[in-house]
Amino acid sequence: MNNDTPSEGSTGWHGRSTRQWQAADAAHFLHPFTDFQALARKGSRVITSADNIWLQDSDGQRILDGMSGLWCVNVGYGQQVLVDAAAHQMRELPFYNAFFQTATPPAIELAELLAEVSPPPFRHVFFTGSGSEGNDTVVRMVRRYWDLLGQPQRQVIISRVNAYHGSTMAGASLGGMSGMHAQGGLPIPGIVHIQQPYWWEHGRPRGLSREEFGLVAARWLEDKIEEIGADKVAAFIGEPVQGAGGVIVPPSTYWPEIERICRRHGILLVSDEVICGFGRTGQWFGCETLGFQPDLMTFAKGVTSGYVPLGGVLVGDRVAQALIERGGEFAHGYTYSGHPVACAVGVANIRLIRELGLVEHVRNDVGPYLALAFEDLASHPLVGEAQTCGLMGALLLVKDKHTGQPFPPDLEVGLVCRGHCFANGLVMRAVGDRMIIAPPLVITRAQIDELVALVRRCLDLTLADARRGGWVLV
Ligand code: PXG
Repeated sequence: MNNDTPSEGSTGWHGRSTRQWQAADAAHFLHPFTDFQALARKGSRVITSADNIWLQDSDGQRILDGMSGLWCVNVGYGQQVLVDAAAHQMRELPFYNAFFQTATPPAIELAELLAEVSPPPFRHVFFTGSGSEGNDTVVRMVRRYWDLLGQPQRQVIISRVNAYHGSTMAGASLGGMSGMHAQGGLPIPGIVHIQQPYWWEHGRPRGLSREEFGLVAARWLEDKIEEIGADKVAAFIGEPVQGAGGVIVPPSTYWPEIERICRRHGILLVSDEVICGFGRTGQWFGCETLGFQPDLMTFAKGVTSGYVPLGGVLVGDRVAQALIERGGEFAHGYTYSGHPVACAVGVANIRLIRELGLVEHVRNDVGPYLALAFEDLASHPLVGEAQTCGLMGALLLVKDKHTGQPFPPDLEVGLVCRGHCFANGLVMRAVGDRMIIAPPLVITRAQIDELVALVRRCLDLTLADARRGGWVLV
């Protein structure tokens, strides 16, 4: 199709050509995490509509969305009940706040429903507008908790290298992304990092089994606590499975040992469930799959399947009791804490996840099916390791699969592979040389076959490039 003519079937404000959209985009829209000049040269891909697991761009190309938008469209695109819930609530009451001793029915209903689907100690929720705001709330809340308990010196929060916890000052500080810390004087005081539980990088070269390494990696937390002094440590935060860091599935021994260490030192344990929550790992929350019980859980994304922005913190009894029973005002909140439209969509979304049995679908059907497909992909000459957890998966591309030797970073092999994915109608992300997917939970076995066939084709095309460039010996 000619790039200058509006795409067929486009209506209303979609009716511009791709070139026209790209020009207006480059002129006015500063995209997140983007090199503005590079994007303006290339032109952004404009997504105009979507259905089920398929996106459509302004050229009319159909693309399989292997990333659920951005890890969020758990129920897939085009779910009318979510649209109806938003429209109904907008007519009824588009906004009212929850500050001055007021509430709205959708916020109350969603709080109740979240308590129902969470593990037993979670009976309270604090709403925010996003995952980043949720993690800012975590920082405020754990420090408030220790103040209330008469231990205000417990300020330090321990997190991990290569974690992603958002992009606000506190979110980016909790995260362990060096590129983010390099901009804007981060991390803020009182946040420190330990190494991530990445067996391929830190356990394999030392000849440790995954399970042995899980205990070693958990021990890094205890070392850090002892270095700082337990009486100064407020909390430890982690994603059950690191998402943006490259779908790094920790060894099974890791989280139970982390929980034991936190308990031993009285430290609060926070599970960032922004990606892992709402069925992604085959349970409602990732901590249930990875085998630990946190005190707080941050959520966002899948709570509304991304149809509208919403986030929050689920508060377990230990912290809730202190906040409630010890009294006094928690001086924290956002205009949109408990936004009625967002909460109405959240209620409809959770009901839909239940009705469609999506958590069980991931746990018993498509999760194991994807795991088998990835085991198969592991034999591809470019793949060093293949990992999945529920409907998250990663393939590590290596120069030599027998020695595990990585590609030189300047070749940017992940980006080469991602380029082939885009050109072949598949959204798959590259985190360094880890190729990752997290498709909508409604995906079927037949659609997984389609997805995996596309992945294999893109791996083959990348291998052909690597052979042509002399980057590989095979
Ligand atoms: N925690 C986790 C675990 C996340 O993955 C956030 C917090 C922040 O949520 P908000 O709603 O403030 O964005 C996230 C967000 C990527 C990517 O490149 C991942 C996220 C956001 C943007 C890009 O994979 N996750």
